Amino acid sequence: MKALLPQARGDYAAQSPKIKDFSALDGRYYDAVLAAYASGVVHGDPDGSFRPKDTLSRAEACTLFQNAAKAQAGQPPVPSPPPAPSPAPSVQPRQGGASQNGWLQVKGTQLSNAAGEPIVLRGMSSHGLQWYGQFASPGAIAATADCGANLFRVAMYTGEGGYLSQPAAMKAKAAAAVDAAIANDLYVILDWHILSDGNPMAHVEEAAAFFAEMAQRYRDVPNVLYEICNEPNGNVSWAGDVKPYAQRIVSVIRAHSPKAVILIGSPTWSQDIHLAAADPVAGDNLMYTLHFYAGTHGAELRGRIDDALAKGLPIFVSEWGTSRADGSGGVFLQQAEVWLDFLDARGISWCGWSLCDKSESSAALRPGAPPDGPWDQSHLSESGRFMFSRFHS
Ligand code: IDC
Repeated sequence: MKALLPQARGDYAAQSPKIKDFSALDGRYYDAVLAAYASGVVHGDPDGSFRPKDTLSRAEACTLFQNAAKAQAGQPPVPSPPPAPSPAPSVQPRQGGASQNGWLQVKGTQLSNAAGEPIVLRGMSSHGLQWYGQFASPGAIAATADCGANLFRVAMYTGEGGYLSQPAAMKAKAAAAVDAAIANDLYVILDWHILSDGNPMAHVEEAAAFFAEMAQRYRDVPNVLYEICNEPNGNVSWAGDVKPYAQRIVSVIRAHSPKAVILIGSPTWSQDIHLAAADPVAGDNLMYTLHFYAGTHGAELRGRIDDALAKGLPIFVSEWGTSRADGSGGVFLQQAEVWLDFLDARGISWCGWSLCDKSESSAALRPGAPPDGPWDQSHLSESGRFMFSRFHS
């Protein structure tokens, strides 16, 4: 603005309401940002955010310069770009996939396809994209689909070096993984993986901006399910934190995507479904996540599932492991079998933790397995062999 439009001025009253995150701006830049909006140099993101600390792509930077040059010459600015095109030009249809089943819907407590028939999704979760993103590559996702999965979960950690520390890079990785799942006809869970940041309210603004953008990007695609808070934990309550968070994010997603299935967590690492059952979030096509690890959790949590179903709460096991809850130990295949038989008997969908070659027992691949597949039995860990064998159960 100093170089090209030094005379431009904005008007606080007229411009600031257009900038959703105005309060995040450093005061030294108020005048320049208001002038940039007023002269059409900047439009902000589709949800109205300026994001002062985010990075720009080369294309975005070029548009700003073009707009400034046009404003200088008294010409109208370049119109704001259309939202990124929905991907998947060529989809390989698969048994149980989205091309066969279409938009999902929740009927009673049962996940169902567009025709209203019960459907069960089974597949793998990525590990943290910031650490094992190579196992969420198009090759890895295609290999998982080739092994019989009809679901993939993109676990985008918020803490621990994830989205909150590198939003642009993590968003790009997550979107690339979702696009790859769509190209493979899989249903795909886009997971806002809170963990060390136990209270979802701590970063509700970031979550709202992220889901607004993603729900717009995938608004025409039936494949995508949104998991809005992996595992609330620590000093959080259902009524005071998780439910208000869910209400906010559900309404953000619904503004763009009126019917996509939304998965909602609960306190105690998404085990307190009894609290949600007593006080559910209003809306359609909402399901509640229950996470278990076969070496740690058993009959008591299964009892909670039956109680919750009896109260009409739809349940989705978006993460489970054959290990202990710390991701190691075991593996506990007998207990895992009891669990999966229980889920099968109730038509409950699941996603296993995790598709990576880390040396921990919950990892589905052995250290050194090729990230892009294909995998045979020798590449799969004990846990991986078990999980993969149950995709069709
Ligand atoms: C674990 C990973 C492990 C990582 C740890 C902390 O397996 O490699 O060091 O997270 O980031 C969950 C979480 C999931 C955990 C998993 C196993 O959703 O992120 O992954 N787990 O501990 N909830 C219960 C267990």
